[in-house]
Amino acid sequence: MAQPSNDLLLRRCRLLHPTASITDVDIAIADGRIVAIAPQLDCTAPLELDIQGQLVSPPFVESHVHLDSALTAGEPRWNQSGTLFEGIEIWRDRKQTLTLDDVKERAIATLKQQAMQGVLFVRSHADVSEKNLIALQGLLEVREQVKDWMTLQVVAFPQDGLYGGPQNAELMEEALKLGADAVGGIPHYELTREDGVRSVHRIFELAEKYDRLIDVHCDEIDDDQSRFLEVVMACAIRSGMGTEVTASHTTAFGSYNNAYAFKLLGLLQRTQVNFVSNPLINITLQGRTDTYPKRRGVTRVKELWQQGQNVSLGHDCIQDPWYSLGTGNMLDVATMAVHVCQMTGMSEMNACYNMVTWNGAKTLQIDDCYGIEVGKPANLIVLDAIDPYDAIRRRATVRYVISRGKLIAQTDSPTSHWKADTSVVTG
Ligand code: 17E
Ligand code: FE2
Repeated sequence: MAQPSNDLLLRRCRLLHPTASITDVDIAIADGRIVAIAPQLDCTAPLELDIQGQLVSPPFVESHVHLDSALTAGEPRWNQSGTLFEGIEIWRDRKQTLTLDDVKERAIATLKQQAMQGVLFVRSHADVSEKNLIALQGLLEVREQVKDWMTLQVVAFPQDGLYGGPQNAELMEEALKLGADAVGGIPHYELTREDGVRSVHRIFELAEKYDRLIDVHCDEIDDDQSRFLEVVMACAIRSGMGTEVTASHTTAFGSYNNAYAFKLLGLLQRTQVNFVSNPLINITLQGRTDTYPKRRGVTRVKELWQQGQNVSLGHDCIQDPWYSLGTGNMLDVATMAVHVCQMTGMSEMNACYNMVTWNGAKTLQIDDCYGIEVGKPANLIVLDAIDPYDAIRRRATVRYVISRGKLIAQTDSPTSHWKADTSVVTG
């Protein structure tokens, strides 16, 4: 049988592997898949790109973002206190005016911006504590609309609490019937601690009933008494759901006393719950009630990583009531993690790169189709960098984005030209 002809050939790639080792190869792509990887491929293709020894990496994975609120910063007003709670109040007002087109237009504009910066897998939360489920329906339509170039997962997220309003628990179930990929929650924002515990139990019941993943906003507060992570962990151990469960934010973990934190770290080894930290926004949202010393408000990323827990990093917000900055660039997120989590050792910086790539794929449970290997879907990016350290340090430009075997975006690296008269120093 004749070999299928290649569609795309990448020459002179520096191919990055999950261990941060690198090989010099050519990569051939046909019918949307990777068909050959070797030091020098003896074949041709209608489109050949000379990668010139730049870094070829699997795409970035955005494991935590809120696309329903993206690009609404300042609407209807600015967050003056900078707190999570004021953000929730502003969003409560903004969501009264949501329409399907409004949600879809902002979500697609954001996804394009992310894709152009090398993100091809996104998990987004959709607020389902809103009586018409417009945010959720909008994002489900977008999931379908973008599927040829972007994988989008949608989490049904009860922003105002699963028991914070009389209809919210029902709306959550409706969202799962409509096709949300994961059940979300916000136990630390329920009216009482008991409601928080009850909400976590309900989340696990629903996930089992509808066969969905779980991703809970968990303990996103500086309160050292906010202890819902242990409830999530216990439910994960008892249900055996482990890898299908994600605890997002868990910023209170940074405030727990060490005796409790060490106990918790030990117990966590019994399950494989995923963690998502959002260092860009949590460094700004948390610590707002502190004077000095002021807490960082970020979970124990380094310690969780050191003991082999899966940790990925998210942007969380792109210009919304909680965080008015952000472009969707995952290297910004990794850079902030390096700083805030003090992960400045070389293996630690490599780990931060993995947290926006391979670890994110694990959180999303898509690791079987993720990675640059023969037979896998041809999703990859080319960075103007020589290795992950260089990429993080310089926030390297993503030169090419290849999704499902197609070149979908290209960016030229900025170039600077020295214009001063240098004869004095060089002469
Ligand atoms: N909602 C929430 O509860 N926490 C956040 N960090 C964001 C929305 C962005
Ligand atoms: Fe979030």
